[in-house]
Formats: sequence, C-alpha cells, structure tokens
Amino acid sequence: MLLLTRKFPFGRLIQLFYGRLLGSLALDGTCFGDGMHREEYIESLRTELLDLVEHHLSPVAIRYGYAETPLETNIKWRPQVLILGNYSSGKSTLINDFLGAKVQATGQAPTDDSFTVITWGDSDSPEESIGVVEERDGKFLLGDPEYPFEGLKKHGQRFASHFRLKKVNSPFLKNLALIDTPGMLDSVTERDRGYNYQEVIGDLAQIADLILILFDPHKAGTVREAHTSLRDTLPARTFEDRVVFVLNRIDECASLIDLLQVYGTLCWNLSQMTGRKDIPTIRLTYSPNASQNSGTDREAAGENGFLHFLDNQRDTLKASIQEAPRYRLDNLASFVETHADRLSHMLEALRNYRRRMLKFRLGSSVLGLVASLGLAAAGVFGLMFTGIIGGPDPVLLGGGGGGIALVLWILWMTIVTRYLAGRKHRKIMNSPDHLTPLDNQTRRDSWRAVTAEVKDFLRKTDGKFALNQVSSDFNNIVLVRDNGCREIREALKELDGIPGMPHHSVGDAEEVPVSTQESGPALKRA
Ligand SMILES: Nc1nc2c(ncn2[C@@H]2O[C@H](COP(=O)(O)OP(=O)(O)OP(=O)(O)O)[C@@H](O)[C@H]2O)c(=O)[nH]1
Ligand SMILES: [Mg+2]
Repeated sequence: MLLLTRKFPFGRLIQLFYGRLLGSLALDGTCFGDGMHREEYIESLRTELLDLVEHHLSPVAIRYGYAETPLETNIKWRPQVLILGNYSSGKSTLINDFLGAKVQATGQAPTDDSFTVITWGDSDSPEESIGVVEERDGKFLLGDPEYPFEGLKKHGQRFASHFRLKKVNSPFLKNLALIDTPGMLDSVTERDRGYNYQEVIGDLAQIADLILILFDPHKAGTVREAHTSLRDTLPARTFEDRVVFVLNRIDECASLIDLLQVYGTLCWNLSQMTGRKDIPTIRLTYSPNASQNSGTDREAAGENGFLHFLDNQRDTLKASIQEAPRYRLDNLASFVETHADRLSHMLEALRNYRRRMLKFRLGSSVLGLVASLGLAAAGVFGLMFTGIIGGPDPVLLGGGGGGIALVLWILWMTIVTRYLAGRKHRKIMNSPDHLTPLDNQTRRDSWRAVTAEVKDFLRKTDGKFALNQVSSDFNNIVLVRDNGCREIREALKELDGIPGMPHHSVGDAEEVPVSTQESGPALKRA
C-alpha cells in the first residue's frame, strides 16, 4: 500500500483502484473469482488511464503540434479484436460460433470482401434471439466521432463502401468488439481491391488490442500479406503480446501425419515472418458445427481418429478473446509510455532551443552594449581631441556619449543580433539533432519520431514561444513519464498477482489443461 502515500498524477488512480479493491475484499473475500468485480476494476483503471491521456497528454500534444486530434480519439472506444487470415480460413465461422448466431456470411471461396465491425447492441426485448439489431454503413462508421475509425477516411470511397458496422445482442460482445476482415489473397488479385488493403490492416492493427491470424491446412504457407502488414505497422515490442496465430479447420487434415506436415510448413513460414528461430504459439482449432455441416465430421465417423488425441483449442481462443479488456489496459499503458516519452523528448528539444536562443541573444546584447559604449566613448573623445566639439562639459559629453551608445546598441540589436539569430535558427533547423543528447537507441528512436514535429513547431512559431510555458509543460510530462508510467505498471502487476484474479497472457487459458506456452500442438491428457 506504499503507492497510496505517493503524490503523483496517478495518486487518484491508485487510490480509486485500491480503495475499491480493499472495499470489495472486506465485503466479500471471494470477489475475485467473480468476473463482475474484475471487470469493474479493469474498467475503472481504463477510465482513469483515459482521463490521464485526456487531461495531461492531449492538451500538451495539441499545443505543440505533436498531434492534430486529441490522443484519446483512437483509444477511447471499447477493446477490439481484429480477425485476419487467408480467405476461407474460417474467420466468419469462428465469429459466428462465438456470437452464437449466424451473423456473418460464410462459404467456400472468397465470400466476404468487407471489413465488418461487430459490436454490442441492445435488443428491444430481452427474449429476442441473438442476431443483428442494427446495421450501419462505412460512411457512418468513418464519420461518427464515437468510433475510433475517423483516421481510416484517408483510404477513400472504395474502402468506405467495404466497411460496415453490425450491432449484435450477443453477450459475447458485452466488453469488446470484433472486426471481421476480407480474406487475404495472392498478390495478383490484390491489385483489384481499389484501396490499399495492407495499409488498412496496419491502421486497424494499431488500434486493436488483440489480433488473430487464421490459417487453414490448404493455405498454410500464405503469409505474405500478414507479414508485410503487421511487421511494418506494429511496434516490435507489442507484436508478440498482441498477435495470436491459429491453424483452423484442422478436422480437414486427412491424418495426423498430414496435420504435422501442415503444422511444420506453417511453423517454417511463421519463423520467416517473425525473423525468430523459436516458433510462436499456434492454436489448433476447428469448428464442430462447420465440420458436421460440411459432412467432413470424420472424427465422429471414426475416420479421423487423430482428433481424439488433440484438444480443440477453440475454448482457449475464446478465453483469450474475452481477455481483450485486460490487453486493452496493457496497450493503454504502452500508449501512455510511448507518447509521454516522445512528447517529453519534443519538449526537451524545444526548451533547449529556446534556452540556446535566449543565451545567444543575451550574449549578443551584452557584447553589443560593450561595443556600443566603447565606440561612443571613442567617438566622443575623438571629436574632443580633434577640436570639433568645444570644452569638456561633462554633462553634455556624458549625455551625448550615452545617446550615441544607445543608438548604436539599438542598431546592433535590430540589425546584427537579428541577423545572427536568424542564422543560428537556420543552422538549428538544418541540423536539429544537436538539440538534445542522443546517447542511446531509445533516445534516438523517440527523437526520430518527433523530429518533424519539432521542426514544424519551430517553423510555425519562428522560434518565438515562452520558455517558462515549455519548461512547465516539460516537467509535467516528465512526471507522467517517470512516475505515472511506473505506477501504472505496478498497478497492473499487482492486479495480476492477486489470487483469484488470473491474467491470461495470449498464450494462456484457464479451461484448457495443456500448457499453452508450449509451441507444439496441444495433446489431450490421458
Ligand atoms: N470442415 C470445416 N469447415 C470449416 C471450418 N471453419 C469454416 N469452415 C468452412 O469453410 C468455409 C469458409 O469459411 P468462412 O468462415 O466463410 O471463411 P472466411 O475466412 O470468413 O472466408 P472469407 O470471408 O471469404 O475470407 C465455409 O464453408 C465454412 O463452413 C472448420 O473448422 N472445419
Ligand atoms: Mg468471412
């Protein structure tokens, strides 16, 4: 409870969180086994984090041109799970299975060429069966500020006509939204989409809290699009936390050997994609419904006996998806960390710029003053010695000399100093890297992310802005960066450490007994 005594921007967050936590514990020792309590805690932490972004980071980000829209615009909506995969890999079937109704169209061959955001919508009567209660088009979805998709407008009309919203009264959607995507195709057909598919995927991946990538046994090697879209857009450190690989439709493998071959091919391709030697966890799943409907339920017919030895990791996947709100907290924490870090670097550079320019102007004005006084004195004495002016009247001499010195100093300041300051400003604009120390990779990375914004701000203001305002903004952001971020991490760690409050990492699930941290297929226990 040490955290409670600290005085940080997060004092309120921590107090609120732990206050409720302790209150609940006192009332009911078993509260953590109760999903509702856990959801409430996650929700209050989420609200506080958004509050922090809205009140501490966004105003500063907008003031200095770091962001054009408030930073929270893209993160304030509900947690999202993005579902990617080859065409016909079973994305829509998986979604329908989880929702408990046929909400998305399914079928062999490329079926759906739209991005569908599926979110919670209340039905008129509680008895109504699960289904779509409201449907809206892409124009609405891209224009309504309630949703975080305004940034996707840049992908044009063709994309807008392939983007839609469905509200479904399925309890599965109470705390999250799913995004179904058109299947990945090969590069030739890709050109006909009419919008840049990979960029759209990249933008959606950035706001998604969890990304499922589905493969099926027929196309286990097709990872080109997934590779380009995700590796280029997701920050490297969040890639592994956010992405879940799924080998779906495994019931269609002819035998265990067939499955192992497919699995091996997929592992090889994934290791090429991730650039790592270790194999990411791959979930092995199939849809019992689809399997029966397609008449390939060879497990029941006894043909496909190998399925008896494997866990269908459908439930594991479901549990992972339902953990999306928890991933959202992690992502929000990373979001705050990244932006606080970059913003503080930007402000540090602006503060250093202003300090340097003020120091330069001060130095120049002192030099100008000394030079003006010297020149004025020399001039007055020169005129006296050459007899151009008469007797040495000290008042007249002092006044005349002072006047000349003042004129010279004003000329110095308005012409020489202004010229030299302009030259210095241009020099800094040409090589801004010297504004702050760049002694490690983290600093170099954050600097690369804000260099353009720093230059833009200096160009727009012509280098004229208040030093004390920048310094005070810098100090506040540093407080968020150093203390606030640490406290968020501590709060998240403690949340995970409390007994009865399991945190499923992407590789974990409660219901399935086999350790899912292993990367091999999940064998059933005897
Ligand atoms: N046997 C079997 N068939 C499946 C499974 N999952 C999906 N299918 C079938 O595979 C076909 C394609 O499934 P969809 O869910 O439409 O696939 P999709 O990935 O949404 O396809 P696109 O939207 O076209 O990219 C459908 O006919 C499904 O019935 C499965 O686990 N086993
Ligand atoms: Mg589909």
